Amino acid sequence: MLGRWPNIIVHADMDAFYASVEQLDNPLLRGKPVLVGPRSGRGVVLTASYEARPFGVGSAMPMAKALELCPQALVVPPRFERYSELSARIMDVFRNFSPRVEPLSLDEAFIEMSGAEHFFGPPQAMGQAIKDAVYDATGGLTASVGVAATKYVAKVASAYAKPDGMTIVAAEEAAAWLAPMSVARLWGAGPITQARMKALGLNTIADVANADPEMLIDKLGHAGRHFYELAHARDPRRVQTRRVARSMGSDRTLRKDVIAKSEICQHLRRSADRIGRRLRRKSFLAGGVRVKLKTSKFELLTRQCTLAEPTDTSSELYDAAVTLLERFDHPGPFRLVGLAAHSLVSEPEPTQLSLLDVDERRRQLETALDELAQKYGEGIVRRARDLGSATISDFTVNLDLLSEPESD
Ligand code: TTP
Ligand code: MG
Repeated sequence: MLGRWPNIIVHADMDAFYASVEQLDNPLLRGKPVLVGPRSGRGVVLTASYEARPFGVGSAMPMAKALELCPQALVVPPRFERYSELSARIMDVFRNFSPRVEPLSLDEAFIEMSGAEHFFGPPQAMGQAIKDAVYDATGGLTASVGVAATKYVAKVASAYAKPDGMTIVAAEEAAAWLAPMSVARLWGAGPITQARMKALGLNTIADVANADPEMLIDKLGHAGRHFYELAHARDPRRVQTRRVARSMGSDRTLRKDVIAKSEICQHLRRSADRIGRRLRRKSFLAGGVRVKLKTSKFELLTRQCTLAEPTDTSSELYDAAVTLLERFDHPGPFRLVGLAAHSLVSEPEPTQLSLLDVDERRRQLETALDELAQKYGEGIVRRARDLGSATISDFTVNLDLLSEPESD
């Protein structure tokens, strides 16, 4: 191991999390290609087991397409409660290693291990001990870990040797280690930023590190400075212990059942407005959106998706919800319409820099609306097209801090 470590940060991320849980619980699925997602063929794959990935299938791919590529795959519907239960167990394991644990989603977290050499030995031994403890506590799930002196490098490192991997990157070798990687590995560089970088001839992290920082700022906005720093493996952010909300939802039980898509959309629109407002107030971004419909026969149907980039704008939540609505194959009528933002992450991270370039104007507008609503009450600002709706009888907004997410 080189030199002294200024900080030791571990990033741990479970391998094919939902699929691995299914394989853990059902031995018949072990060693086989497994897709977790809706059986109907409509909707998308939530994740694929590593046995399925060589066929080119993965998260967010339409299920029908995944089954074309890998027809022998076994499709398993998701069991969110079970994933949530194991997630809690995994986070507890991390907390046995350090009081400073920052969960990023159900299956990944940063663990601050600076100063813990005394208890756990050098970084390599720490990483291995964490992997072993997760494996033991879950009865056989594997995590991949990255150990580095910064959050950013630790995160890239955990993905580097998946599955069941461990990558240790000392501070003094971090910049050289990142150098040949694609700019897609820069944290916060979404598809739009990546395309801009490519247009500037910036293909690798080394290209960004060697670029003129003023030019980067000029072409990419404030984010340019951030990318320049990351490309030099500089990232001052500390691991932050905070409670992470898993989901934020808004369900509406309706006074009369609805069938028409336009009416359902009106309810989704209002829920999206409320949830967006709550997200912005709490400084969270939603990584995904879930729509819930309860039929007049009390059958509960849900569809969910992961967003290309986390958001806190109501309009993006709404757009995702409308897209999800297409995936329900039930004609109705429905007595409840629910919308939830899931996979919440705390906002201050510069993870979501594309917000700076794409969404700033929309956010400004929505933040202004928030202020009006706060001053004059929530009913004050309504979209004109929603004014006719009179079907709501009960309306709840809930913020499930570390509670169970709604299940199917
Ligand atoms: P990830 O950690 O991104 O993926 P993974 O654990 O399945 O696989 P990897 O080994 O590459 O880490 O996400 C964790 C879980 O979150 C995943 O098992 C399913 C869920 N998820 C979705 O529901 N939709 C998505 O688009 C993604 C990416 C994940
Ligand atoms: Mg994972």
